[in-house]
Amino acid sequence: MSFANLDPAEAAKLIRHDMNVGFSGFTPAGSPKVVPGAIAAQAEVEHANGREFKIGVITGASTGPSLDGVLAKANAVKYRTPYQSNADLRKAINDGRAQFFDMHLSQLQQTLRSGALGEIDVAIIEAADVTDQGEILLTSAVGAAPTLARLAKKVIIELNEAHPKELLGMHDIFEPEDPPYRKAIPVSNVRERIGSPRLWIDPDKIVGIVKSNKPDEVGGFDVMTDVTRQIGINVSTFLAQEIKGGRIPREFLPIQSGVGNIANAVLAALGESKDIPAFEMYTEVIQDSVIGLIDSGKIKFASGCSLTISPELLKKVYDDLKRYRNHMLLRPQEISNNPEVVRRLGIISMNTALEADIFGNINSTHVLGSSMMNGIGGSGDFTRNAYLSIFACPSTAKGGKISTIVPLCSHLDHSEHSVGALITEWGIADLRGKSPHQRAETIIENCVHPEYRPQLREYIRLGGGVHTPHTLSKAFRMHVQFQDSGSMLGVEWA
Ligand code: 0RQ
Repeated sequence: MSFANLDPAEAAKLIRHDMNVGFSGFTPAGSPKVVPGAIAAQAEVEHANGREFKIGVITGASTGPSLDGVLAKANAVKYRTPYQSNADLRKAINDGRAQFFDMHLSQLQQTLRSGALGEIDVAIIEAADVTDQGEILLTSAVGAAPTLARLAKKVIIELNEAHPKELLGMHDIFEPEDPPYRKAIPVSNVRERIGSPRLWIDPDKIVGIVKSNKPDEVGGFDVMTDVTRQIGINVSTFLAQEIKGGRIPREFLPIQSGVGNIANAVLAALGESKDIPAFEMYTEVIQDSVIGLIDSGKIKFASGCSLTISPELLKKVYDDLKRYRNHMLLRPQEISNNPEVVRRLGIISMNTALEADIFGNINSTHVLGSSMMNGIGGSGDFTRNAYLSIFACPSTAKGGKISTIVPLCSHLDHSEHSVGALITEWGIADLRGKSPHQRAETIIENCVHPEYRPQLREYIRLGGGVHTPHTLSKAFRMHVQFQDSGSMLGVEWA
């Protein structure tokens, strides 16, 4: 069977108002970049003619401007899950124009299979190669593509020449059985392959191929500042100290690292530290700094779900795939983030908080408890199950007007029970084995910006000798003062 060639507009015609559309990709890596623009154009025509046109958008994680961005700008997103980071879509979500369901990424595929998110009408899958028998070579991510393609009633392939066929061997496609028939996920080390290098899609469902030649839209990082550099140094000092003290095995353990500027700086610091041995990663996003560390020998192997690296670096990897294939592999997100595997391998998780409270609860997602930033992503999959879970963040945001450490988080993503250590540019708070009073003391004295320490000490004093010294009527006073006057500094508790 050979598949029909479609142009983007013909493919977009298969998508109608209110459909659920599954897209391949995880972060901007591996997501379709041509058909979504044609769907957005179609939505604009429909809207201009007074007709409704909005779709459910399901991908592995976030995507870039040519998917989430164009659809959000065209007001064509009815529903979005499980994660996003595009500015236009974030605005649509926070304006109430798009409904967003923020979920643990490892749970997406199982939840889709259960039917709880509705049917997948069409899946659009980016491929580096496709055979007449329906064998698909995925591109720079696996994400939820295997499940989305299997569940979809129809599949459109976006065949993207920007990704080379030599990617064959980079992916490990595996879908577990569903309970009550699930068996152990047989990953017993970071490098272990348990599936197949290609994804098979029933050829009868493939309605056509759209050709494309667009690179992944992965942005770079902010230049490292003294603050982000110091956070990185503090994380690596903490880990070195734990190895020295015998609380982490001398051989070290696999690392998971989150997304964003802070995570990038932390990895760079681990790379530079002489006290950290060469290590492996079991993570979801393989980001820029990993490639340099593979080159220098500091990272021996990285198992991930997407290769989310800037265009110049991706070119470097693609030009030398034979070598890089020996150092990395890409898995579906229900395996890269699988809690069973994370617990088995003894992962050290390193994620970023938007806000933490003095007891160690973490908010990774909501600004002032109400505006969505990106989503919980995979941070919970790793944090809750890690051998040691670390959260890092700068002690202040917005030029010091916000203390990222507050009496009570304005939204909760990770509870104090899942957080082993909190680290800022000021220092390290090891929270393991500590009561709420002890946690508050170590966080305030080691991590809070010195300007905010007196007011947080005073908050604890007000709470008195109870187990967790909260004063409920005052717990959000710092947030409220910021909303009223633009700064959290100088809160009076009386
Ligand atoms: O805003 O850019 O407007 O200045 O938040 O902050 O310090 O640059 O941090 O890029 O590392 O991102 C938590 C968002 C951190 C990210 C988060 C403002 C700050 C700035 C970004 P500006 P930084 P980073 C697996 C892991 C959840 C998902 C996750 C994230 C912007 O790491 O989305 O962990 N994590 N996934 O000024 C108001 C505060 C603030 C604040 C910072 N308290 N209040 N604004 N900012 N703290 C990967 C996947 O799941 C795919």
